[in-house]
Amino acid sequence: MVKLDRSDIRTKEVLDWKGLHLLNFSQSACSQKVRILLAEKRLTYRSIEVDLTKAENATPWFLGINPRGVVPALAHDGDVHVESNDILRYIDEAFPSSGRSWIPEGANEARIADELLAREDGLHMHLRAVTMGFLAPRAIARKSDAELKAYARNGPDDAHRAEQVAWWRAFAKDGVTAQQARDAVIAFHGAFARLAELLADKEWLLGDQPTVLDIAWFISLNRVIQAGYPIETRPSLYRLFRRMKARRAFAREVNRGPASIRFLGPLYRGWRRAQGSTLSSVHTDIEFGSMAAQGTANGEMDAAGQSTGVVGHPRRL
Ligand SMILES: N[C@@H](CCC(=O)N[C@@H](CS)C(=O)NCC(=O)O)C(=O)O
Repeated sequence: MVKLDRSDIRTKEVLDWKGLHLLNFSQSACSQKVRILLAEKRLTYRSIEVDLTKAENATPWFLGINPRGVVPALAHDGDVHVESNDILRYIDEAFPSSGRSWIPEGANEARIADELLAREDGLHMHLRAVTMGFLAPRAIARKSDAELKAYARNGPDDAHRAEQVAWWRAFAKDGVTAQQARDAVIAFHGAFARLAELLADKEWLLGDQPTVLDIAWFISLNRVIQAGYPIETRPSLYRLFRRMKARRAFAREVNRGPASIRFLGPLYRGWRRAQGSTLSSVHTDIEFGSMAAQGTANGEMDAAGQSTGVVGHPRRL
């Protein structure tokens, strides 16, 4: 669990906040995760919008709450918790549901949950590459020089934030490169193979009801599908996705936010398609069949892998 030390919180007003306050952004995948669990558990909280498109996460005020400079951050009675998957666990433990826990209980399930929550977290920068590459035009999504400087200089030094700044700096310069898109597709392909293994004999990833693991992966699935990932290559995962999307809280939380941002994604994706550049074509161009380490031996359809047009050097998509 990542709970910040109270002495590290520079925005002192937070220490007096009572109850649950979620600093989040409507269209942030990690924020959506936390909002889904809060909604499923019917918990009351104050939502504080931190607009990432306006670099509100680079203000001294926000960095005084989360020096990592990312959302979500959950304040509970003055304590600040960061890292979305840790926040999910924290919420479930701090507010046990009357009916059941959203954290798997058996030892084997708990081990798988640890493994796959860590894997989901580890894919976050790939998820960003997919989002920024296929759903957000660089000219609009990139941070300005002034914003990058503020992001780097405001708030206390923090290694996690330094990585964020470096990522956004590279994006402002080069956009998402073909290599980044390819790496992301390979990473998701491998992870989805593992998830499909779990779904061979159950409806939800860890049994007969949804858990935090389903929530965490739902937001990745939602985002990559929006971006054009060929999810038909993973029928069991697509069924799981639809099962999740049929739940009110899941559907509602990924559809929040200004229409301008929600509609920009499909428009940009359509424009890319017209240019002949899709996430699906990146997937097709990768020769998964010849990649021993991708963990695809689960009986589901693998990528076609006919093309030799894999781009192995940095260039824009
Ligand atoms: N591992 C972190 C990742 C948090 C993260 O990177 N959040 C994104 C939004 S999904 C963010 O705040 N990005 C900063 C930005 O876009 O400027 C978590 O799970 O909470």
